[in-house]
Amino acid sequence: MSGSIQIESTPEVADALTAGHPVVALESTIITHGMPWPGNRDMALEVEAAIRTEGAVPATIAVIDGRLHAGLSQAAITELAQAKDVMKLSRADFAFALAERRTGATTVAATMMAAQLAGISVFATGGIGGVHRGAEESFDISADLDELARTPVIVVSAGAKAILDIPKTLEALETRGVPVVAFGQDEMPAFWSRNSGLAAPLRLDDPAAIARFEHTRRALGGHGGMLIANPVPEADEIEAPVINAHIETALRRAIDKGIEGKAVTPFLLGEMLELTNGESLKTNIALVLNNARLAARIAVELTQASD
Ligand code: PSU
Ligand code: MN
Repeated sequence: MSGSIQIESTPEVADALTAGHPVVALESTIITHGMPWPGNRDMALEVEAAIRTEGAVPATIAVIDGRLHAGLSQAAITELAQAKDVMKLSRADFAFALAERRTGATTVAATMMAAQLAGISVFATGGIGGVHRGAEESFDISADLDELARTPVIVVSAGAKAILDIPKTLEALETRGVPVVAFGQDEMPAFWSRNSGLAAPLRLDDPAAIARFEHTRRALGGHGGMLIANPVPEADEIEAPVINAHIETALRRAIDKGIEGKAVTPFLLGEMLELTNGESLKTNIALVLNNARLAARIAVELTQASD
């Protein structure tokens, strides 16, 4: 078979894309590999609702039985959130899942690819993958970073997950020419906490400024993606010293158990959930919601500015 990939959309998403209304893509790995049932389903539905409240349309991306979906019904989200043996898809295996008629959740990298195919330019998630601690030994660097370099989609996150090596992740993004913009503060946020102790490369304070920056990047050509680093709301943050102690424990457990490759991020997130007695999940949900709202506001500004 050759030709283009058929995308299945809900009527809501199809209508918005046709009309040029703001649409925000959402990943599904966070649902299947990032959070336990039923909190994962609740998160996914709440995030979609938050995007609608801001005047945009949510499009959750997933591969179901070999079909690429941009926009899932509530029933489909509920089913995916409980499904077993779902693949975790990145650039390397996205086409594999389509060709082999598998069911797979899209990571940041694969969601960016799907968003570009569907014509969606803004995407909200929790935290991107990045350079893992100890990457000088393991070579474990997320394909999310190369995708940000090549695929023109704005990714709104709460920074890189604090389980990663944030300074190395920032270096890798700079090398790849990816703008990293902290929203409303000078410091790079660190997922569960607002502060990482590192200066963000760039700072913007409102969605309209982000839209202006994006239009200028497009005009310049060959622009790739950009990362918006949106700090978790103060009321929901787990402060850095508290979270860092748990991260150390989770990382030691991963090494002791020989966890490698694609399993590392889901394992660490699961351990964090246990170590924080569920607090990490509450914070994770709060920051995804916060990112979804900002992504929607950026999507609204982008469509207005290009009219
Ligand atoms: N952020 C979360 N939970 C997650 C992820 C991000 O809050 O589960 C997922 C994203 O899909 C991201 C992936 O793309 O983890 C990174 O995995 P890896 O480190 O294996 O590239
Ligand atoms: Mn990895």
